[in-house]
Amino acid sequence: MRATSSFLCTLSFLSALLLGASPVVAQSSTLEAVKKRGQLVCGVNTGLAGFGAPDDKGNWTGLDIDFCRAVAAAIFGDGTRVRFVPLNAKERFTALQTGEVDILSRNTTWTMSRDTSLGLNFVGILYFDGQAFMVRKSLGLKSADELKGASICVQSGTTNELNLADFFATRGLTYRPVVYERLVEVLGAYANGRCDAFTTDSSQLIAERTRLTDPEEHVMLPDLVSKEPLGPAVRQGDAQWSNIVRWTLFAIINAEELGVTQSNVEAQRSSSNPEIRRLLGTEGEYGKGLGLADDWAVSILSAVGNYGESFERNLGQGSPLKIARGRNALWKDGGLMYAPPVR
Ligand SMILES: N[C@@H](CCC(=O)N[C@@H](CS)C(=O)NCC(=O)O)C(=O)O
Repeated sequence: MRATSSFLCTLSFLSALLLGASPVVAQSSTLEAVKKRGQLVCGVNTGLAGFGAPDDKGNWTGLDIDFCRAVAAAIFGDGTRVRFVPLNAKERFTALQTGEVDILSRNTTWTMSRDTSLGLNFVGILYFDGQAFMVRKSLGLKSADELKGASICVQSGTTNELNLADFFATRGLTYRPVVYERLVEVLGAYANGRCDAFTTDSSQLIAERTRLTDPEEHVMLPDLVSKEPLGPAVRQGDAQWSNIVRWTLFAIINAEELGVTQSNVEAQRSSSNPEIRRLLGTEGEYGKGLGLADDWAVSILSAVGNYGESFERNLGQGSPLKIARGRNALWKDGGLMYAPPVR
């Protein structure tokens, strides 16, 4: 019996070695590959205002874009050393799995199946969202519960398609899904009256509503029918790379909490506050554990500013969308944004 189990142990150790799953086998380093290439490759949305969209000169902007620039800055001290790869909902995970992109930074909901069975890992939450519905004002609807029998436009390969089914099933209501693979098709179908409602994440509905020819004629129903924690993901199996991307997120959140901004970051290097000194590399060697320079966070903040600055510029009062911070406010202001300390 003992002989058999030790034989099985040896066998599984050998197969783990062959499969490269054992910790004794060196993992290929994403950081080294990115440095060698001289550029980070970031998978982003094909065009979603506020999160990731190119302007008419091909300059990408958005919260997800800033996040890619932040990671590039942490590595190269230069937030422009990044190439953006537009990916639709269906393509996004394959692009990360196959190594076409180093990071997926594209309004993607962190779910258990995505985190545990696709060979990738989410590093945190960049935007707390929830699914909502948009309808024509003329329908006079007040709540999503009144959508019984409605035709609803939704994009395939999204959590929204699945949540939609749950929403109607739990209420025992009928509906007709009208499903497309691309966002432009979904929006076009809704605009042309091929469905009564359009459903996706609330922030996206706000952005897409502005693209309709008659935005005033459309309203968002007040219900949020799901949790959509949106965040960046990396390939599984490279702990250093996960740490770099995760601590980039924590750095922009901590900087907001500590009052470090794009314009004051240089001056804050000589702050007497030990928390600021550790974040900015004036005290300690916190970059070392990431394989980066100790002023890694200075580079991030010089390139894109802190989380609050990026939020306001892309989604908030400095943007056409005017989305309130709400649950994306810092924890100390009543929101959910919270990052572990640098120490
Ligand atoms: N957060 C949801 C939805 C994300 C998503 O892909 N939404 C669609 C909006 S309908 C989108 O951004 N589409 C853009 C595209 O496919 O190019 C998810 O992770 O599944």
